[in-house]
Amino acid sequence: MTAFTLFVVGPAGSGKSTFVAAFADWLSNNEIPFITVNLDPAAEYTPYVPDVDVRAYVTARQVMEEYELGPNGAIIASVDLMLNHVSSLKEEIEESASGGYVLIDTPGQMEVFAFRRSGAEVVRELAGEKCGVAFIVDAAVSKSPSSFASQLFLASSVYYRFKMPQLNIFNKIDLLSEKELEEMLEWVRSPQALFNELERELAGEERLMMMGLLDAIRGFAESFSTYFVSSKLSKGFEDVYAELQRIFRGGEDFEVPEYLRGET
Ligand SMILES: Nc1nc2c(ncn2[C@@H]2O[C@H](COP(=O)(O)OP(=O)(O)O)[C@@H](O)[C@H]2O)c(=O)[nH]1
Ligand SMILES: [Mg+2]
Repeated sequence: MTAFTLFVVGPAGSGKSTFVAAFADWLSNNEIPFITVNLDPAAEYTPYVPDVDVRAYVTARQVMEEYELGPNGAIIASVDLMLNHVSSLKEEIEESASGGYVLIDTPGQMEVFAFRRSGAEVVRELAGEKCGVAFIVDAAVSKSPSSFASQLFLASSVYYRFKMPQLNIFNKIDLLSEKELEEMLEWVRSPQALFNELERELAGEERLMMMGLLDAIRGFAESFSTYFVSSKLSKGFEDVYAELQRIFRGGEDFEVPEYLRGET
């Protein structure tokens, strides 16, 4: 059976690892097969037990000691060193995943992974025939029109980088008031409402420049699939799953393998 590889990417602290843990639980409760993969060599702790773990091959801590690097240098070097082990990781993933979802948690600092050559190579090696990106952002830091728009820019640059089906997931909605969530939902339903608000914020030359930039992401904002979840409360996962199914299976529900049926 074909496996579906989902790369969970996003800024530091947006909740990638928590999302992987919570979505894995959700899949498990729904008897949908999956495995989890940790690709963060700097993770001190993961809120799930990874089936495949890059830290078996390389950790930022070892690299820091061995090459006498500071923490930032060690993170970059350890992600680069991951490339040396990518074929072993791929083998392990293929052995563990008997079809179903392969949830891949990526390094805390997204720039070392998403915007460097080694990250792109790792993705190219590990992406099976069916793959996608879950781009996780922190909804609690996206409340104003301009910060929401900045997240759209970030999302578009990730899309430009990986060129894969992408779900933009605003996480931590448990930290929003009902009114704040409603406002964000409106910006997604009608990007024009967001653009109108942004236009009002701007003046003079700045306005000209910014409106040019915004125009560039207008089409993107309109065609994007955006979701609002709380990984803490396991909220919003049905819609994420439905979209993944739509991308991966053309809308058909995932076939639960024989060995899982009827098991308690
Ligand atoms: N309130 C709330 N906190 C969350 C949620 N998801 C993650 N967090 C917290 O955000 C912080 C960063 O999460 P983590 O998964 O480590 O982020 P990562 O760096 O993207 O992997 C942790 O303290 C999490 O407990 C959520 O849905 N709601
Ligand atoms: Mg993490």
